Amino acid sequence: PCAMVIEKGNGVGQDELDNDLLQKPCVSDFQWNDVPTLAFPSISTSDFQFNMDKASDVIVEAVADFFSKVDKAKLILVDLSPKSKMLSLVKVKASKKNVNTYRFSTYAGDITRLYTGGGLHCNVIANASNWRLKPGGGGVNTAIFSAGGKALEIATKEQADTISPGSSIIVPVPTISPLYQREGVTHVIHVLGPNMNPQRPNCLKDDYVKGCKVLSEAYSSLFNNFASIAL
Ligand code: AR6
Repeated sequence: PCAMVIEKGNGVGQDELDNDLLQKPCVSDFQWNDVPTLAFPSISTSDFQFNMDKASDVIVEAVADFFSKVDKAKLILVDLSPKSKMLSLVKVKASKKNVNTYRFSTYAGDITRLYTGGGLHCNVIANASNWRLKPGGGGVNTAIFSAGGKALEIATKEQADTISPGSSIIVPVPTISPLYQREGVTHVIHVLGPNMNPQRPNCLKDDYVKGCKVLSEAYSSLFNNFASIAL
């Protein structure tokens, strides 16, 4: 059954809240009157070593293009640290392009703890995946598969075995997964971006003409898939 979510910091002893009253929210608690929201990490710019300046241009362009076609959804770019270079670059460029700041924002924190860590209601989150859609390898992929539990791994396998650069795959999050129960996330979209790291498969060897094209396709695929499930 759904429990009332009690806000922290209201004067009641925190231990009492944590132990007794702060029960798990359920998805219906998250969704009333919320605009469908996708939270996504910066694809390819860490382990895949894609140039951040170029990636930030691609992100802002893809967001502006999506907003020109769809008028209900919100998008949030997430990175772990408030000092994230990607978040700063994207904020500056989005503001220069007059991208609507209510509909597009940035957030510093863990993408697997948006609700419990930041009070954000994001029904869909994106993952920067690998071509085998396997857990592990570090980065946001490891974080999302750990938070999603075995149930997310099985649900992912049911959708596909592999993914190609520039594309994405929608996975409904099983209701037993902590990502669903704790964070209210109903879908994970796995995205495979272009790789510039010679130690990883399909390295583009600094070909940024191809790289930017593939990154742009990756974001369009992500945003279109998000629209197909949430709008
Ligand atoms: N929450 C939010 N953002 C995060 C988190 C998190 N928990 N963890 C990392 N980031 P990366 P890629 C940010 O390396 O470059 C994996 O091994 C991070 O700071 O996860 O696309 C896969 O299996 C960066 O801004 O993805 C692939 O093999 C962004 O997430 C490969 O890495 C993406 O960094 C994909 O490499």
